[in-house]
Order: sequence, then structure tokens, then C-alpha cells
Amino acid sequence: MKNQIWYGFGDFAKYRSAVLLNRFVIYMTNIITPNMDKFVFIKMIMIVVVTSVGVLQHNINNTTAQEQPATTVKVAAGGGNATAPWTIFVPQKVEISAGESVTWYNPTEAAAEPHTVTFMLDNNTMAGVVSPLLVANTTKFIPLPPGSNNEELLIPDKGGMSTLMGVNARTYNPVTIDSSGNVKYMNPNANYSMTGTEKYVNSGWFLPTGLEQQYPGSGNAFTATFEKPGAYNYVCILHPWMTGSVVVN
Ligand SMILES: [Cu+2]
Repeated sequence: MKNQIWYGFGDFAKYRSAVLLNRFVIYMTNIITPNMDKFVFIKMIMIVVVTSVGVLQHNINNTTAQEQPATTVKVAAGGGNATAPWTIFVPQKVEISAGESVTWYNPTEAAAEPHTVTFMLDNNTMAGVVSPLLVANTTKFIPLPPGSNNEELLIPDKGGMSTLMGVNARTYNPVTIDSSGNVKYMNPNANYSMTGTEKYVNSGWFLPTGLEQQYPGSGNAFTATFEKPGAYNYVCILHPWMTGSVVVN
């Protein structure tokens, strides 16, 4: 029995326990063998081998337990139910380490009450939910579903144009604006890596799982990984009294 046979197991702790077991085997060989039946000695060797495999397995399991993926903290955006939907983040403040993530989800029961997680990092990029948009008077709008109690809001302007009061895509969709002002849209349920230099990071409207179709193109969660230490305050753009913060150490 030589130490080399254990090398394949890699890490030092496993190597060390294998060495100790080998020393024990050598000790047994030298001290006990001369006065012992060969069969009994083989039995003892087998016990040692079984034990050492057990120790190695234990070490492998411990190593696996230590190699967990980076932490993701969950924060509820809203809650309650259709009668009394909540407009709070729970917990309102979370503390994490750099490189860790936060996932926001919407646990409101049976109510399509949307929320957003919106970081206005330069304190100067507040986006309005309703956005005035200039459209030609010839533009036809068809409210959906047909026959529903929906209609476009148009304010006649000059020169054959009207102002349509629509929903601002920069609140409705997941989107980031970097330090240079570049706007980049993301898919629903975005997983964004925050550097802290952005002007604006928005989750888009997200709904309880199964109710996303109430607002086409929206999702039910938002995840941000925080690369740098700092205090990151955010707000729900639909309920601006709904505030929260992520403190990154
Ligand atoms: Cu909200």
C-alpha cells in the first residue's frame, strides 16, 4: 500500500487522512503480522480500506458542501391579496457582500398588481409611467381586447399631429441606462449585473407567477448581482412610496 494510490483524490485534507491511514497499516504490518494468522491480517487490511474509503467520502462530501453557489437573497415586492394588496418591499433593507445577488418577486395572491424595482443611481433619471408621445393624426389605434372599456388618450396638436398619452417603455420594460446615456433593454425576468456606474436600472413591471399575461411582455421576477460595495436605494415606479435598499459590503 503506497501513498501514491491516493493522489488522484486531490485536496490536501484527503491526502493527509490517507497518509495517516497508510501509516496505521504500516504500523500494523510491522508490529502484528509476525504473531498473526494471515487470514486475520487480510481481514484487518480490509477494515482499514473500508474505513479509509469512508473518510475520503466524508471529505469529498464536506468539500462539496463548502462549494455552494453565490448567495441570492429574496425580496418580496408587494404581497397581500386582491382585497388588500401590499405596496411594500419585504424585507425593505437587505445587506449582502459584493458579488452576491438579490431576486425580487411578486407574491400578491390572485391579484395582477404590478411592481417595479427601479434604481435611479444619479438621482436624476425619474421616469414617468405615463409618457406623452407625438403621433400623426392619421394613426389608427385599436384598443384590446375589442369591446373592452379601453380607449387611447389623444390630445390634438398642430400640424396634423396629436399627443398620445401612452405608457413609458422605460418603466414597463427591463432597461438600463449606462453612465454615457446608452439605453439597453433586457428580456422579462432579467438577471442584471450592477456595476454601480449606471444612471438607471429598471426591472420592468413584474407580476405574480401566472398573471404576467395581464400585461403582455412582462415577467414575474428581477435579479441583480451587485459587483461593488455601496448603498443602492430603489423605488417601485408604480407606487413611489414603496422604497427599499440593498447595502453591499
Ligand atoms: Cu409597487
